[in-house]
Amino acid sequence: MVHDTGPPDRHIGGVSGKRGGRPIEEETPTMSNQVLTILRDAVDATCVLTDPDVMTGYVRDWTGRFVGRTAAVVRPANTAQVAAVVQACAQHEVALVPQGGNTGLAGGGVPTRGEILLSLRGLSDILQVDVAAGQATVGAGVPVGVLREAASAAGLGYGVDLASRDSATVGGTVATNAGGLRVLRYGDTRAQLLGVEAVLGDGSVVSHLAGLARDNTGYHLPSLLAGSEGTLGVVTAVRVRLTPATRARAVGLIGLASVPDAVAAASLLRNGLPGLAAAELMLPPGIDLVMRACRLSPPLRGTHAAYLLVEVTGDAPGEDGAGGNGPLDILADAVAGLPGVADASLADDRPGREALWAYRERHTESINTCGTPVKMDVTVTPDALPSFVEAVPAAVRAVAPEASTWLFGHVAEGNVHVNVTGAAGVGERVEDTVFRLVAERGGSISTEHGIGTAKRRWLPLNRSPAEIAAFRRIKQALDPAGILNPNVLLPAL
Ligand code: 2HG
Ligand code: ZN
Repeated sequence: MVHDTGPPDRHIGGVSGKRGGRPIEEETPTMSNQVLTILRDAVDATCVLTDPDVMTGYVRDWTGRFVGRTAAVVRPANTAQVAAVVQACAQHEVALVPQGGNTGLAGGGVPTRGEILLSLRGLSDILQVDVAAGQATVGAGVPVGVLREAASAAGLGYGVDLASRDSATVGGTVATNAGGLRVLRYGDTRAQLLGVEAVLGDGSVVSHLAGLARDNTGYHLPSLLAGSEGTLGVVTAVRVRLTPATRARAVGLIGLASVPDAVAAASLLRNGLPGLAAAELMLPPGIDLVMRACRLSPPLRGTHAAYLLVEVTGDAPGEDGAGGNGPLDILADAVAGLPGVADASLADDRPGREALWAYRERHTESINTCGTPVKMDVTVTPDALPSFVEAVPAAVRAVAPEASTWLFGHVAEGNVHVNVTGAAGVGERVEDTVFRLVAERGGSISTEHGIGTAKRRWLPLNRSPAEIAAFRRIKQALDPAGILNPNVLLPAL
């Protein structure tokens, strides 16, 4: 038995060399000390943090819904140290939870069962920005925003962007296969990956960072590790593709007569505008909340049944392409041809664009002001999306009459963020209700944030017994001691 298998919020277990060791409730201070000795032997002792005040920031997620405990936070400074920690943990069957910027929203980076917390933030070097190849190699602990700045300094871009860019690490976004705001244009994190370096569950290091754009020499480990949520390996470095520089961009916030109009408008824009980079749906309660929480004035005249935030990139006005029109003109023409548009505000200067994006990007922090949210990120097909958006609030009210439901998301992919506040004590009933609505429509219960600890019991709604059995065999092969994030993704046996 791996030493983490007590109920949530239990402290780290002991050390035993044999499988099927004692349950965690038999933990003693001596056993915790043994674990600390093993970790200090594996890395520089200064990398093993045990001060409760320091550890607080690592054992609690950003929303406050997932709160764990650990005997130690280990912060290795390089891949060799990560390998030493994993190897020692494997040898002594001590479970660990890898963590990047601790911005995860599904509880996958929190030691809910007293696992050792392995923080990758110390692997924070930009190792190479290779302009000739249009690629970069970075340590797993580099924040996404720092990678984006490094790319931009070299006249290039990085396709993944998200509101938590300053904290979320590249390694964490690989582990969750984060999507973010521009999946429509550039794909998810998996689509950026040309190589990874990772430590597998036995402490061995696999590294394939040459970045060859074509390479069919066997299994594509980057694809497997992306979205594996730290259950198969600890990502220590990645090789990613960079994107061409964006010369000009325009953003529009559009008020529409109905959710079906907004969904239809997003499809029309996606199919008609090659430069469309983002299409985000928002609803009146969310816009009102953001205005109150962030003290913003109304973005448009009046209130509208649905709001669409769109971004278009392209050549600067007067440059070749699009007959010399810049993205602002292109967007204005396109918006004029959409059905159901009641009002719109467009901007192509940076402050104007950022002001419009704020109504969308600040949803998450604004929702947190209403209490600890139950967060779901689901996807349904575009034709099912309007009925889903309509059905969710009533379905939530049926199990949590006092709760508030907040819906927004990446509409071009059918990805809806369902946030529910005021559902203390009935969070799992809310999740069950919403996930069943999703499954009835053939959708995915986890689109962006991962399965984590939060959704593992519902994985069978989306994955067949044969698929889950295959997942378990892969896990067993890459993590034979079962020490890597053992309480996330796969349903408990
Ligand atoms: C976003 O799209 C993030 O802003 C967070 O995925 C969504 O807060 C959420 O539920
Ligand atoms: Zn999102």
